[in-house]
Amino acid sequence: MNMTSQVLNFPALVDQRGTLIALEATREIPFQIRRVYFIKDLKGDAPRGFHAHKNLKQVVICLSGSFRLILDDGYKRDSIVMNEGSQGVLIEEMIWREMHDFTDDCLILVIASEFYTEDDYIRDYQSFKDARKLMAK
Ligand code: T46
Repeated sequence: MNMTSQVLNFPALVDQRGTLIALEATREIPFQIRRVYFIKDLKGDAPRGFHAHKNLKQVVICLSGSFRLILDDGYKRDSIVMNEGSQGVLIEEMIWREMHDFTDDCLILVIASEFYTEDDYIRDYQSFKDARKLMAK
């Protein structure tokens, strides 16, 4: 747990056949789900993200492999190694995120509270910092 995000531990149903993890809206995922996407075929030297969202909550889950998630609230920057499919990281609104160091087998699932719209993105770090400063006033 840290200031920029919350780690969610999902209940795993384990038996001799393997593991099943169920994610339900407003239960394991703490919002109504409007969108799900996954990111695959990642390259270790091709980081992603580098933006914040004005009005979007997301839960990021690393289903396979690993990567490093950087989260920044404009004041504090956290680095989280994502490598556990039974854990998600809840990223609330107005958090800058970057994704680095993907392993070849990395597969990322993202569960989102809103439909996709480019208008919701802040892709310039200084604009993000300025917006955070205004929020603090
Ligand atoms: C985030 C991190 C974790 C769509 O058309 N629909 C979608 O739902 C999404 C997520 C993206 N797109 C388009 C927008 C771009 O033309 O797909 C292209 C790649 O998206 P982007 O460069 O934003 O991808 P990432 O990996 O940098 O960021 C994504 C999400 O966009 C973002 O919300 O938090 O994953």
